[in-house]
Order: sequence, then structure tokens, then C-alpha cells
Amino acid sequence: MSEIKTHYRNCNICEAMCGLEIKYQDKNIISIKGDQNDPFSKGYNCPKAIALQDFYEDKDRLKTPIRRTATGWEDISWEEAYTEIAEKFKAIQTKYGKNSLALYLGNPNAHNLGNTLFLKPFMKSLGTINRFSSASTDQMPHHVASNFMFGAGMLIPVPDIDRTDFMLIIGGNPVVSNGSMMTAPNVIGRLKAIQKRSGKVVVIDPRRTHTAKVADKHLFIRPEKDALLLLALINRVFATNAVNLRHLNNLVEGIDGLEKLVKAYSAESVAEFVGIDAKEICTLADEFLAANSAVCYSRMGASTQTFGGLCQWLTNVLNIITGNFDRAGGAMFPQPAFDLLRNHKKGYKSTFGQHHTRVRKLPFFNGEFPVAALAEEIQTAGEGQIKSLITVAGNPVLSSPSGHKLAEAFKSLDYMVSVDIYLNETTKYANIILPATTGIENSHYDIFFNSFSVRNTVKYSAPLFAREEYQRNDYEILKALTERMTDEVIPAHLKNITPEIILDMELKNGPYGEQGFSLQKLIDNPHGIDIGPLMPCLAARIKTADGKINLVPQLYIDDLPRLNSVMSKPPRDNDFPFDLIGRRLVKSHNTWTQNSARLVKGKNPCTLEVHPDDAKQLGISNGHLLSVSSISGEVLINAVITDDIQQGVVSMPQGWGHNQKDTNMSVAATQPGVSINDLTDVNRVDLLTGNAALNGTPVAIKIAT
Ligand SMILES: Nc1nc2c(c(=O)[nH]1)N[C@H]1C(S)=C(S)[C@@H](COP(=O)(O)OP(=O)(O)OC[C@H]3O[C@@H](n4cnc5c(=O)[nH]c(N)nc54)[C@H](O)[C@@H]3O)O[C@H]1N2
Ligand SMILES: Nc1nc2c(c(=O)[nH]1)N[C@H]1C(S)=C(S)[C@@H](COP(=O)(O)OP(=O)(O)OC[C@H]3O[C@@H](n4cnc5c(=O)[nH]c(N)nc54)[C@H](O)[C@@H]3O)O[C@H]1N2
Ligand code: SF4
Ligand SMILES: [Mo]
Repeated sequence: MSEIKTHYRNCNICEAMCGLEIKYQDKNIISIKGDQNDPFSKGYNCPKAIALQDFYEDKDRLKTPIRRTATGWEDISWEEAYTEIAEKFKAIQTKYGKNSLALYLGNPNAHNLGNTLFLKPFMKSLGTINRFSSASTDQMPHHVASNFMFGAGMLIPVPDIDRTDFMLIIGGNPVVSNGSMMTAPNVIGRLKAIQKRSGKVVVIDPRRTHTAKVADKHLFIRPEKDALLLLALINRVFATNAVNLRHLNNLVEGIDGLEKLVKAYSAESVAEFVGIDAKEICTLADEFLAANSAVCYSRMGASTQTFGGLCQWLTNVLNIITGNFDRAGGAMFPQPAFDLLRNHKKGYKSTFGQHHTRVRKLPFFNGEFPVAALAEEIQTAGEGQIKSLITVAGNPVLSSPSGHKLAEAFKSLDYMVSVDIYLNETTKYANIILPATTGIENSHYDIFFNSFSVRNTVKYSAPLFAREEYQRNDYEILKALTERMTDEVIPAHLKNITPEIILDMELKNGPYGEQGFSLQKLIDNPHGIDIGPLMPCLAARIKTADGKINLVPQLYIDDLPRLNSVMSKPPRDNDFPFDLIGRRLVKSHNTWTQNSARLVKGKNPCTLEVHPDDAKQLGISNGHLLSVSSISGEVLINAVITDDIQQGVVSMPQGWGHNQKDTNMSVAATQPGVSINDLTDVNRVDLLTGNAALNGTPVAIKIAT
């Protein structure tokens, strides 16, 4: 046996970028702990970090390509796989047109250095406009707001959690999720620090979440009414003459128009729909205004709903007009060392609405269409129909609205390929699965999450163990497919390019290049380097043509009548009287970490939370098996009665449903649960951004017979 060694790296499961210290001997991991010397996470890690070992050791994980045959899966060589895939895709594109091939990208792509860099040329080589991703079941409204207000979809304001005196959290549960569009390891510690410095945390959520329990105040809100609440808060800012743009005075355009627009939304006029008392709404606005610094942060609950676009716009507006923008303690912009906007010109014309989906006319943005449209684009015959598909690190059968219907659509494809580590609910429909290395086998640098981080830091993680000769990294797979799909001759220097070469170049040419930032510098500092707190930088970073913030982009004005119409509708659907929302669990990440035995042990967490009054009315007791149905489907799930959920609302976890045949996640199958996305409705989208409305699904519940 050789000596015990220590390896430092960032965890790449969620957005928090926790630094880890891994002890290992030969190719065996001995322990995984938080790295006390990481300048950003300072030793924090959540219970999921240890699963990196489980993924590495997982016997179910695929290591070499497999092909589906009439009698089952067979092993094939990488060369054979690449050749067949290129031949099939090209033949289908020749027959039905370039756009007959579609691509779906899942969440782990954003947590993978190689994919972040090598997907762009790969997508170009496919030559199709039909690109989809998990962004449209997630944060698309943030990008649309940034695009129209600041000129670039990736210029995302993040809450300065470490300096704020008042944090208003709408539709986020960062104590459990560890933050999203806000990279902040140890959110719970950072929230408690706000309270320690006499600040305040307020949570708006239809569920009393873990975050709500830590907060100073929690207000229950009716699902999907956040845009009305935000309008009322903004209305109050004008009504109390409290608009204060501070240093952005000459940078903000549209303030007068805004005042007129929000006149109709007094706290009194929206209270009934929002489910929060008018006085409480005014107090909330007044406290926000009275704080030395304050920030409104709204996330999944406010994005994946039918008014996600309006919510993210109004969140920015509230921060801007209260003088809490681009300023310490408010919403601020990171300046990452690897800057995705380095070559982004001012006045760049966005692709929003440049194209629309064939069937439902949903808008194209950021190079993609909403995934809510994928099934119908496969199943509707005619010019432009999707005939073949490649998924990369995605499990849309469990993660997309009406996922079970998407599975039906996949069955009708002429050809499908998945780049994935498991044979799961999605990849089982592929003709070929190309398995990549994952986690500790890969090198890592968080290009995206440094762009959403509450502090500017850098860290490079080398692979802990070199891949086996028979394995391939994701980027190697993408590169090989790009070479076979492209019609262009690839120059030799590009053939040999690695993620490290690009990273080094970007660091040297980036904003800290003159301070000597390079790959070597990061290798020499394995715990990471702290660059410092976020600095006001919007005037320099804004990408609008005139350099101004567009406070009231026209598309949002045009969307308000749609919001107004909810105020004239009956609050409940007779057939489906409950609103279903999702919940995230500490020990799982989306749909794919459930094959870690250490994460899924214990009681099955896939339960339906029901309010005691609703339970009483329907005769439901704890543990009763319930039938939950929606316009889209039905699932059976056990009840948990709790007043943590608002009356009239029910909640179940997202990411479960490993109850299908023909998959190979044996640990996940021991605790399958059911998929919330068999209930969510593909037709419920935020019509403005095309984002899926995963929260607020109308459902009926009854005791299963
Ligand atoms: N109802 C409801 N639905 C939701 C949500 C919700 O809150 N409610 N949340 C939404 C959100 S925020 C998101 S981001 C999406 C996620 O949607 P998806 O990205 O479609 O789902 P994941 O579970 O992240 O699937 C990841 C896939 O990548 C594979 N994988 C893991 N690591 C690697 C790797 O290193 N390389 C490769 N090639 N593959 C890998 C896994 O096996 C899995 O198949 O789900 C969305 N769906
Ligand atoms: N442990 C764990 N961590 C994760 C993940 C995971 O699966 N597990 N997934 C990661 C991913 S991909 C993402 S995108 C992030 C998401 O990070 P968050 O957004 O913090 O996570 P969610 O738990 O989806 O929080 C959404 C909250 O919105 C509430 N909500 C639902 N509907 C409404 C509504 O209409 N209005 C309001 N105001 N609230 C509503 C829900 O009750 C929930 O508390 O988490 C990341 N981190
Ligand atoms: S919070 Fe996220 S990044 Fe940190 S250890 Fe947990 S899964 Fe990994
Ligand atoms: Mo996400």
C-alpha cells in the first residue's frame, strides 16, 4: 500500500462550489470533508459531497458505449459508436433537413468544465436550430430580464448576501438548495450572519421551508401571485416618494413610465389574490426601504411559474429603484476571472423571439427553444418535424413537464443518442449511450457559477484519478462527435485542444490577467484564490447599446394584461382544486444522485404534504396512500399532514420517479418514489419566456382505492 495522500477540489454537484479535502490511497477514497482552507467555503460542505465517492465507485455506472438491440443492450467500441451515430444523424438530416435533429442539454453540463467549453463547437457541427435545455425548466426568466435590462443574458445580478441588512427571499429555499443564481457556500451561515449584524431575513413562500424557519419572518403566498406582490411593493415605493437611484441616476431609463404602470397595483388591490394582508405588504416595503441596504432575491418558485418573466423583471426593478443595485448589500454583479462576456459587444442584438417553435409558437432565446415544446415538435408531422435527438447529461423524462408524455414521444424517434453516466428513464430510449467520466475523474473550473457568485474567487481542480484507458471524458466525446459531424476541416491546433488550454488562455486574457492569473497560478493555489467581495461595476459591464439600464422593456408592459386577467378569474379550479408545488431535498440533486446508497437510505422522502384542514375535510390521515391527478396524469403517493404547507396547496419532491423498468440504477430503484412531472402540464408555461410553469399545477387529491 502506498501513502495516504490529500487532494483538493471543488464539489461540482450543485452551484455552491464548496471546496473539498479528499484523502485517498492508491485509487481508493478514504474520506471527503470540507476544505478548511478554501477561502470561499471555509470548510463547509453539505451531506451530498460524500456521494462523489459513491458515483466514482458505482457499479451501475456505464463506462463504455452500449447499443440497444432487439434482444437487449450490447457493448460496442467507441469508434463503432461514433461512426454509427454520425452516419445515422447525417442520413436523417439529409432526408428531413438539418433541423430534424434535436439536442437536449441537462443541468450537469453547467457543472462540467469540458462540456461548458466544447458544447459550442459541437452544436455548430450539428447545424440544427432545435436546441433545448433544462434552462427552460429553471432560470430562463433571469436571462431574459438581464438581456432586456442590461444587454446580456449572462449579466446576472446576485444578492450581496454577506453585506446586506435585509434579504427578501421570494420562492427560494437556499438553506436546502444551497443557493441558485447565487453561488454562496454555507447559505445558512451567511443568513445567520445577516441576523447577527442586526439585519433581517424575510421569506415569501407557500411552504414554511427550512429557509423560512431560519428567517425572521415568513409570509405564505398563494402560488404564482408573486408578480402582483412585487408590483404592490414597487407601488408602495412610489407612493411613499422613496425612489432613490443613487449612483445609477444617469444610468436608468424609464422611471416615469414605471410609476404610471404600477399605479393600479396598490397593496389593497392585490392583497386578496396574493393572500397577504395589505398592511403586511406595506410594512414589508417600508422595512425594505428603511434598511441601510436591502436585496430582493427571487428564484425557482418565482421563475418556474406562469409569470416567471414578470417576476424576474420586477425583482430587478425593486432593487434598482430602492438604491440597492450595483451597491454593497444590494444586488451586484460578479467580475469573474473567466469572463463569459469578455468578447460580448455593447448593443449586441439578442436572439429573443428571433424564431418560434413550429407548433405552439413559443419563443427562441439564448440559442434554444423551451423544452415544454419538445414532445409536440417530435410528434407533430410536417415540415421541420424532429426525427432524431441527442441528450447530453439530461433526464428530461423525469425533469420536464409532462415527462411521461415526452417518453412516449422518444419512442417515435427514428434515432436517439444519450451522453450520460446511467441507463435511466431518458437514456433507455437511446439507440446508443455514450458514457462519460464524472465528478472526481474530471478536471474542473466553475465557469458559470463564478459568474453568479456572491464573491469573486477562482479555483482549478485537477482530476483526482486519471480516467481508465477505456473511458472517455465528456469533452472527448463531444470533440469526437464534432469532428465526425462537421463539414469543415478542423485545424491541427484545434484537434489537440483541451479544456486546460482554453482556461489558461481565458485567465491570461481576462480581467485579472495583468495580475498574473493563469492555469499555473491556480495549480499552485489548490485551495483556491480569493479575489474579494463584489465591487460596483455595472457602468463598465453593462452591454446595452446606450450603456443605460432599460427599466421598463416593452415586452413586460405587453405581458401585464395576462397578469391582470388572474385577478378576474375564480381562485380555484373545480376539477383540480389544489395547487401542486415541488420541493427539494437536502440529500438529492435533481433526478440523478439517487443511486448513492448513502444519500437514499432511510424513510422514503417522496411524500405529499397536505395541510391539516384539507386533510380533515377529505378524511386523510398521515401515511394514507393518495391518488393525485392533474390534467396531465396521475400518481400514487403517501400523505404527510403538516401545517408547514399553505391550506389549498400540496407539495411533493422533484427528481423522483425511478420506478420504471429497463433502467440500471439499482439503488435508486429501492426507493423509487413517483415523478412530479407526470403531473405537471406541458401546456402550462410562462408565455413570455417559454419557461415551464412547474409550480402551481392544479391537481385533485383523494384517498386511493
Ligand atoms: N417539477 C419540477 N421539475 C423540475 C424542477 C422542479 O423544481 N420541479 N427543477 C428543474 C431544474 S431547476 C432543473 S436544473 C432540471 C434538471 O433537469 P435535467 O438536467 O434534465 O435533469 P438531471 O436530473 O439534472 O439529469 C442529469 C442527467 O445527467 C447525467 N449525468 C450526471 N453527471 C453526468 C456527467 O458528468 N456527464 C454526463 N454526460 N452525464 C451526467 C445523469 O445521469 C442524468 O441523466 O429539472 C427541472 N425539473
Ligand atoms: N439539495 C438540493 N439542492 C439543489 C438541488 C436539488 O435538487 N437538491 N437542485 C439545484 C438546482 S438545479 C436548482 S435550480 C436550485 C434551486 O434552488 P431554489 O430555488 O432555492 O430551490 P427550490 O427548493 O426549488 O425553491 C423553490 C421554492 O419556491 C417555493 N414556491 C413554489 N411555488 C411558489 C410560488 O408560486 N411563489 C413563491 N413565492 N414560492 C413558490 C417552493 O415552496 C420552494 O420553497 O437548487 C439546486 N440545489
Ligand atoms: S452544497 Fe453543493 S457544492 Fe457544496 S458540498 Fe453540497 S452539493 Fe457540493
Ligand atoms: Mo436547476
